[in-house]
Amino acid sequence: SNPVLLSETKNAVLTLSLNRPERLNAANDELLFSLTEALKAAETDPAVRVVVITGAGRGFCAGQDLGDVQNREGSTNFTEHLRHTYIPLIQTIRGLKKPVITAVNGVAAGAGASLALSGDVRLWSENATLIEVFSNIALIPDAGSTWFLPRSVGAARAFELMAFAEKVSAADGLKMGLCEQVYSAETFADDVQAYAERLAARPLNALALTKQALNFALSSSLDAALDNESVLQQLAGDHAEHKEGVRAFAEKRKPDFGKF
Ligand code: T3D
Repeated sequence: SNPVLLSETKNAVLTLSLNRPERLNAANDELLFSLTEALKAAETDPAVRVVVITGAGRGFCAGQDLGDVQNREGSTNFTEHLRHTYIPLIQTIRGLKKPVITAVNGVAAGAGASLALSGDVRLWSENATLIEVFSNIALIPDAGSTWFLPRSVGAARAFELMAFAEKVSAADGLKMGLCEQVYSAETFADDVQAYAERLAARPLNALALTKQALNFALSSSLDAALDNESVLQQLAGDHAEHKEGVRAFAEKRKPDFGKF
């Protein structure tokens, strides 16, 4: 049978494609475990500088596979299931010391919406839509949606989107700050690859520390964020990347960060 996750590396960009297209890449445990493992492997793979998560076919990810839910016998242990599947996945993405791009090619619903929001950069096709669909089956948003969404749109707008399972178009998603770029559907894969390659040419040690600093600051006081910056800046400044950046500036040439 087809692998539930496709993996391809090109020019230091690892693309992980959710591959259950006939179900709009609804997630089962195998898919969630494979994705988390592939991300962990990417962190230590010197051939990978940037990771892209996208979906095969017309959907990005339709959230938890509801077929699997129906097949569960008796009452479901949601807490245990989340702790084993979605929580480690989202923690791995947010903690990964390499940039993760979510390339949202089509509908992102439920936990798929959470996954779409979890990237360091979110690139959407004009065909992308995001739906906090959980309330349609009387569940609450999980896999991080309650954390990500209000940080972009505020708690009241997040509540409204969640309460009515309102579909957000790509144009609206861009205005609301749910994505950073929207590309035409025809050129989407090439545009994502080109963006990812541009990112891969940036100083990745500094970007990993930037990600760490942003993660910290999102739930800290200003004083704590200022202090944390001063600690992480030491790690950036001690790295060969920084020396290369300063030397390139003095020599009036482009820095070559790719070699670090
Ligand atoms: O631990 C836990 O389990 C708790 C975790 C919960 C996390 C969650 O994500 S809960 C939310 C689960 N997801 C949903 O409720 C979404 C259900 N799907 C939809 O509402 C719609 O399919 C979409 C809005 C996503 C897309 O609509 P549309 O009209 O573009 O496509 P469609 O025709 O509905 O779907 C196409 C096929 O994909 C269809 O199969 P068929 O009829 O062609 O054989 C449909 O059943 C299948 N599909 C879509 N979503 C799922 C799915 N199959 C299984 N699970 C799905 N989530």
